[in-house]
Amino acid sequence: NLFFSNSSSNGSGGRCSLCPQSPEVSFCPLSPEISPCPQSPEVPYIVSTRYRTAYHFQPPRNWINDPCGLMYYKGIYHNFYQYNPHCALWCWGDITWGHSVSTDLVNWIQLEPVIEPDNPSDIDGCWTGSATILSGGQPVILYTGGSRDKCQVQNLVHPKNPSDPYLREWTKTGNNPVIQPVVPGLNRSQFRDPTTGWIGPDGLWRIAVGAELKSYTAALLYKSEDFLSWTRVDHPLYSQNLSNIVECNMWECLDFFAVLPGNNTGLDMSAAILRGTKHALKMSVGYFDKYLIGVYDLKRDAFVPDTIVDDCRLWLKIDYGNFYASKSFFDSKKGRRIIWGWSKEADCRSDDVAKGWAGIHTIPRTIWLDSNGKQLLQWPVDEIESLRTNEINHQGLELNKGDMFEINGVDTFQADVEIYFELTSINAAEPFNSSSLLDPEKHCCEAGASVHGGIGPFGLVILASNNMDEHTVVHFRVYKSQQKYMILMCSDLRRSSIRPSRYTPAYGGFFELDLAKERKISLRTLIDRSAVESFGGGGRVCITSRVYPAVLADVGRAHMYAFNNGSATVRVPQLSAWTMRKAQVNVEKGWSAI
Ligand code: DQQ
Repeated sequence: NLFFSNSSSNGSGGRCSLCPQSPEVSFCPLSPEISPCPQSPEVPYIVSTRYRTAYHFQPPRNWINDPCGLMYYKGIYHNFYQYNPHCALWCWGDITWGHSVSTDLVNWIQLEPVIEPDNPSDIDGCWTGSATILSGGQPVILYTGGSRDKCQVQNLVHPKNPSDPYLREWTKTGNNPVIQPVVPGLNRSQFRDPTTGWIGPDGLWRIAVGAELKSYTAALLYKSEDFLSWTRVDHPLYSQNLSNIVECNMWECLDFFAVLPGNNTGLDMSAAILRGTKHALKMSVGYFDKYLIGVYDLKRDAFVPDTIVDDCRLWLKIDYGNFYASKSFFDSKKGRRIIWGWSKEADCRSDDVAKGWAGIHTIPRTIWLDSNGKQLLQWPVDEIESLRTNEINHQGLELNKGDMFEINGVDTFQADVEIYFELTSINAAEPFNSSSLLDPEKHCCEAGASVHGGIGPFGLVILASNNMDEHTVVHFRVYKSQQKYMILMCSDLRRSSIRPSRYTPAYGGFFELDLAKERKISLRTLIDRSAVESFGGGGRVCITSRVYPAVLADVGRAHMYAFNNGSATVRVPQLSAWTMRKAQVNVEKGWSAI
């Protein structure tokens, strides 16, 4: 009762007007234009060490953003990342490549940064790039360097000692920059983030680089025999005319990879293309990572999307929440493709400076293509389950309209929760209005957890205070469109913190489900203090959120509930939850341990 009576977001106003459409909120700009880093930060009135995550990837201190290269090499996983070794802010010119290693993708040891800005081709920062393992097994890295005149170029480094499985030291090649922004019409300050290389049928290496040309946003294609001297192919891998498309600008952090419909085995991009293979082109644009599914036409050396949608707002997203600049890699150890992204803080910069760190990487996820060939699916790597402890289980629950079932027995700040919701009837589904696809966030604001529906909202209330002043809700609603059912998944942060100056939107995304065949909708949520990652419908919609509840910092205790607020009863055939133990993530001075 508390939950519903206190939740005022009823679509007719309430807190919806406070739900900004983009994270660029005026009180807390996360703009990169701050230089130099402040020496004596103004200490904000609230900062708590309890917001630091226990099992997500982050360095001991300071700023991180994009994952730059995940790689499995000689028995070791490597994560390279955008890192500011000096402070907890993104500062133009300070950005280096941080480096951590792991044997299980859960526990990490931080090594020393591998690429630092120290020459004309990267003096304004060593920005995002990718690692590639060459045919002889030797790794190389291509990265974007910012040069003084705001010009972006691509540089190459290779390991000093390839027999060192930790790849501790890297050397910049004397030929840098290996790629210059010399394309006609190219904006020299919008030319970055080279992909991992792949070999084409002619035996030559290829990479794509994001670029903004006069009226185009493009994945420019380059070819090379030796990874050192590169020639631009006269057509891009894929491009779009910016004047024809709505809500799109330069594609950052491109990723191009092969996937097999309905098969979660990963594919090595340089291996021969199997029959039935599809390709995914991922771009980071605006505030989201979006993707297109299509085929790689080898004759034309071009990506051809299965469907052309001019309005970028309708493109599918890797994650519908706080998740950007993701990068995938083929894990040759387990034959899977893994992706992970950067989740930035949603607090104020002054808080970040005071707490001394900002940014995390999401839990690595296995990624593959749904059997319908249209949508990517993601699931946290199995290794993360090694942190599960104190399992609790419930079977055969029934949630009627207005019911809340409290989930006790696990640490509600560090948990892994898996619930199956079974629909007792699908007749009560409300009609689907396709215009909500343009703005699911707005729809989540208007149709919050307190707004009764036909089927749903039902889901999970987490990080809830005793009187429900604070709570975060992850929930579903079911709609009927002509022949199919559309499921809306929301991660509603509007009441996640009683503190001001946090970015607290209601994130949302839709997925299709054949409810005539399968009546169950699954929800898995990983809670890790200020990070909440949710996977709906078996990984069809993923939403990462950052939350800063006072219950975590001040009270140290919160509640968690499964709930239903739709007219149709929802069964819960299986609910499992675990406390998640703390992982050893980049414990200070890790490099002395190896
Ligand atoms: N971050 C990097 C850029 C990239 C952007 C700079 C995306 O290379 O385009 O830190 O977050």
